[in-house]
Amino acid sequence: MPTRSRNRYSALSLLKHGLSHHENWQRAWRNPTPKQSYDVVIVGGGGHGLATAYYLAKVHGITNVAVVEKGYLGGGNTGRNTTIIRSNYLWDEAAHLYELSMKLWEGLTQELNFNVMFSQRGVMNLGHTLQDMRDIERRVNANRLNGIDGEVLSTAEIQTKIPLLNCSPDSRYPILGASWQPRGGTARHDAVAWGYARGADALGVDLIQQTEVTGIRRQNGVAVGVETNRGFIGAARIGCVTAGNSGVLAGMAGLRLPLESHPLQALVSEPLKPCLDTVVMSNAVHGYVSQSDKGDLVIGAGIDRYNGYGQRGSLHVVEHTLQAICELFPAFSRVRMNRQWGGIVDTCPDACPIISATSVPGLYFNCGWGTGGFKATPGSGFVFADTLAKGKLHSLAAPFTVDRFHSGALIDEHGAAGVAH
Ligand code: FAD
Ligand code: PYC
Repeated sequence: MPTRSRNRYSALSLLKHGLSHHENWQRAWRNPTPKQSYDVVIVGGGGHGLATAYYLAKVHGITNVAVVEKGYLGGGNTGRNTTIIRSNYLWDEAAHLYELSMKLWEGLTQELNFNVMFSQRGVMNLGHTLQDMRDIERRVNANRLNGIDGEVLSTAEIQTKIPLLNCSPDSRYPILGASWQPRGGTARHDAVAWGYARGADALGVDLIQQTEVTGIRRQNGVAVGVETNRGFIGAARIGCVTAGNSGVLAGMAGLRLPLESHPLQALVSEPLKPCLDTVVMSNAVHGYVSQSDKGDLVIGAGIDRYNGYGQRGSLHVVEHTLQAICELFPAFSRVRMNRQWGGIVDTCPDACPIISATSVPGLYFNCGWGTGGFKATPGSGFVFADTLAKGKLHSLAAPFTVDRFHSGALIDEHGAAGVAH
């Protein structure tokens, strides 16, 4: 069609659909009544739970699966995070897992036929002390040995990439350099949940919302299903993917996990014209910021120190965060903040997740991703689906079992965690 008539067609089509009050839209997924039992029940309809269900159906052909979610899909940390994606972790075990995820991110929009708005705009971790710089150099070298992209940038290179950043030697913590992962970036968090949900539903997975798991039923010590506020649902295998509530779920089966639950909060500003085309993180000054495609600055910092299950956070952390952002970007001191919210993150003592079978046969956990699990969503779902399908840990998941807290084989990723906790 010639351009002019195509434009006219688009304009007419826009007008027609604009006046149609959004009628006849198809549901993106069904709203099924729970069956009596499933081969696999996933507890938690966040990105990780939905990705697990999708890969169970897609890769393993296991479609008699339910995802049971107490609220709405993606309404937990998946829909509350600052969407930073990178794979620049120090130790081989973590680096391999996050890099699997990065590779899956790179094909995810095509895989799901749904635009997750993955944007490889690069992630910069600033160094403000000599020790920061030693750690950055060590981590970039380790990444490169693992085939993961990474560079060490000088202050001058940083200033060229980000003109608004305060690189003055007179600042409170002068910027001495940075690590830079060009393949890192951001994605639209809701779209990730929606894309996996839509894909899983199309393959036959039941997505059961507004249904809270209140107990794990065991017979002769074996998990046989979940109690919910809508009745019992039987399951041959149960995968708990309930970030922020994993300790509660474990307690339902008489288990204790080495987790602490903390609020972690974020803010967005009023929309601005494009002014920041990469992701900037600073552990020392302690803030991170990127600009969404809508123009808002998306900002966050550290966890609230106290434990809690309130999805809100506190003013003193907001003040500290904005102080850090204004120190890094003096021009942002004139920007107004629009919204603030919190999520609950389950943190592990070594800042790595738990992907594990438990002492209750049939019951598995995928949790403890702390402040950094959004970037892991595709990889986590992929290895957890494999684990649930085969009843045996995927090789990339094997180092992350709960046994490491007995054996001492911890994987200390506090340095790479990006958010102090
Ligand atoms: P969720 O999305 O929280 O899903 C778990 C689901 O389980 C929830 O929907 C919940 O309602 C459900 N559930 C809980 N209990 C029950 C029950 N009893 N019955 C049924 N359902 C139940 N990570 C990054 O990589 N990059 C970032 O930039 C980043 N920023 C963050 C900023 C903030 C403010 C927060 C809070 C987190 C951030 N994270 C980040 C961490 C990231 O959001 C999480 O690690 C990740 O989203 C966890 O995904 P999930 O699917 O496991 O959890
Ligand atoms: O893990 O990269 C991260 C992160 C950034 C903000 C919160 N977590």
